[in-house]
Amino acid sequence: MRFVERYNGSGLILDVERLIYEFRGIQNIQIFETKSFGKMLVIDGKVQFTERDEAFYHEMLVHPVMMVHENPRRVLVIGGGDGGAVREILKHNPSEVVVVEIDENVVRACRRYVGIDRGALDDERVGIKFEDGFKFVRYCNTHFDVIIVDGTDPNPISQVLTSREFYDCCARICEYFVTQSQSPFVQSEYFKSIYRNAKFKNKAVYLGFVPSYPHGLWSYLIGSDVRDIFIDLEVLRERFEERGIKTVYYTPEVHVSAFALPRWVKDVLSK
Ligand code: AG3
Repeated sequence: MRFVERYNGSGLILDVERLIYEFRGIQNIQIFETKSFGKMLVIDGKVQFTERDEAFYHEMLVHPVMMVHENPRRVLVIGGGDGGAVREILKHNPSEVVVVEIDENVVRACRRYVGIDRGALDDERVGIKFEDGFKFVRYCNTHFDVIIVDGTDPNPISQVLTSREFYDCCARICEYFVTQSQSPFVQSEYFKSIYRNAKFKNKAVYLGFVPSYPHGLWSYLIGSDVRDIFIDLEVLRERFEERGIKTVYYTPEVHVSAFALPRWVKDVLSK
């Protein structure tokens, strides 16, 4: 059997052994066993992760923002019901992680059939709320050191998570913010609009490699109204050492170099 995800006139092909699970609720959730990428979560036809490369994505989503904060205690995750981001966040030893996931079925399916959270979702410091992320931040009156948005491609359910109003609400309640910001190559419109709408005083885009996502080059946006986004390599090295973090992709050197954008990516943002 063959799984295909199409982008605009191109796409990804993965050989699959079998469909392990499928549930049609507010989103269509599928879990496959692939031939060479391990288990794979697909939502509405789009690859969310494969076991083989999910760490590339989750590490680059989580560690840059957690590392620029000198002591991240309270962290909010919007989306991310598979628990991959939470697993990485716990490596920084926070005191509390709140996960706001709109689709309970994602958590249930990933816990039961995959387990990339490796127990993180059951950690006593982690609380999961099944509700709309935008409503949560709009009415939230507590403060978070870091907010991490791990959403799907913009669709009728998730597109508020790329709106100006959403980013403004987040800016109000956190020190540092990060969101995945799509493929600069095949989804340049989404990428651009995320960059435009995120009106943080300080903001920057960085890149990473995720082979199972559209053409492999993925982007992230980090922002803050109150703090610096760029931290010296020496400081990052010290923190990384102190926190004793083990990773397969992220290093302090990768962190610094990820912010070096090819000229065409800068051109996409400025046009
Ligand atoms: N969220 C971002 C996945 C986007 C992939 N897009 C696509 N395949 N067209 C991933 C959630 C994993 N925690």
